[in-house]
Amino acid sequence: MAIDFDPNAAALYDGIFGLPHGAEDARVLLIPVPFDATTSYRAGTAGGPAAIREASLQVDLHDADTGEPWKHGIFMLPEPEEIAELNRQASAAAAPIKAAGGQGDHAQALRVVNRAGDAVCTWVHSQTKTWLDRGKLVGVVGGDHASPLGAILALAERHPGLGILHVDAHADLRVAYEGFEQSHASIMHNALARCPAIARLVQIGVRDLCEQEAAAIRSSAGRIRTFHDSELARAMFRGESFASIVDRILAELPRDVYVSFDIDGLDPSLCPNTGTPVPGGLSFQQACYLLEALAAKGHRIVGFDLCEVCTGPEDGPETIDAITGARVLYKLIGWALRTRDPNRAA
Ligand SMILES: [Mn+2]
Repeated sequence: MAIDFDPNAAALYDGIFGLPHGAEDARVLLIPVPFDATTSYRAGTAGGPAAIREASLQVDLHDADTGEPWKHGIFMLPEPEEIAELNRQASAAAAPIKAAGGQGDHAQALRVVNRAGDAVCTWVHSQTKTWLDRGKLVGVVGGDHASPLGAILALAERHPGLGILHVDAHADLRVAYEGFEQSHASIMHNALARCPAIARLVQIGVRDLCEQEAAAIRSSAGRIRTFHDSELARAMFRGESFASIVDRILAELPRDVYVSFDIDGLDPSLCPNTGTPVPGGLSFQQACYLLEALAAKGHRIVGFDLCEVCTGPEDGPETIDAITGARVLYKLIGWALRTRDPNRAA
């Protein structure tokens, strides 16, 4: 690290969070995935990594709750041009399919989109393995919620019995959406179907799901545990504390946990430009408490993603979405590090 780095000064470096680290001296390695070809409602989440990087320069490095996560070194890889190119090709092929709502014969275009989705998954999988082998804590910055599938698979291979804590407005359990096999709406279906090593999927914030997804949850024999947003709100209206609810939620998870954080799990006032906003959801502080409680209960965060952070159509990158995203990302990093080194002074 550069010896003149001053964590109290305005950001001088253009690395994520204004940090001077490179891949070698960073404990935390972030993989940007600028891909949103299957976004069904509003595009723009491919710009998420760049917007989060820019907004992250405003995040104070000292965190009252997690300590000094930056001291471990945090580095986000440059945006991969091969993924950007796949996104351009797949988005062009997907446009007429989305315009038709998936109806009609789009076999040729679907092949292009699904092949691109497979290529993204393969790339993220191999990147994740590479950096895990070098001892890094790996996080994916999407991109739509299809982005981290390869990372989830790589981590589940390494941690059999893995649990996923999934913060999202949506269950993401569709078998495919509009014919897209690697859809943002299908990631948890794909993860569970492809990886028997995932023991448990625990969902929080869900408030928009289809009948097929409800049936998948019912028939999962407990492998999927969904805490619907309305159910949590009702419990709180009736006087149960959020802390007690979180205890019940976390009790469903094994020790090793992957956190998949879709920004739309939060109240949409915090992410108004996200692809598929839904009223309701967690407050920022509730989400932070959830992560804190995960660490306090002795779980180990083995990896994480943050997805669906969008730039607005006109607002440029400095939207509240990106500001929220950068702060959620720093909390994810901070708590993940704490669960990995609980005795180490942050
Ligand atoms: Mn999602």
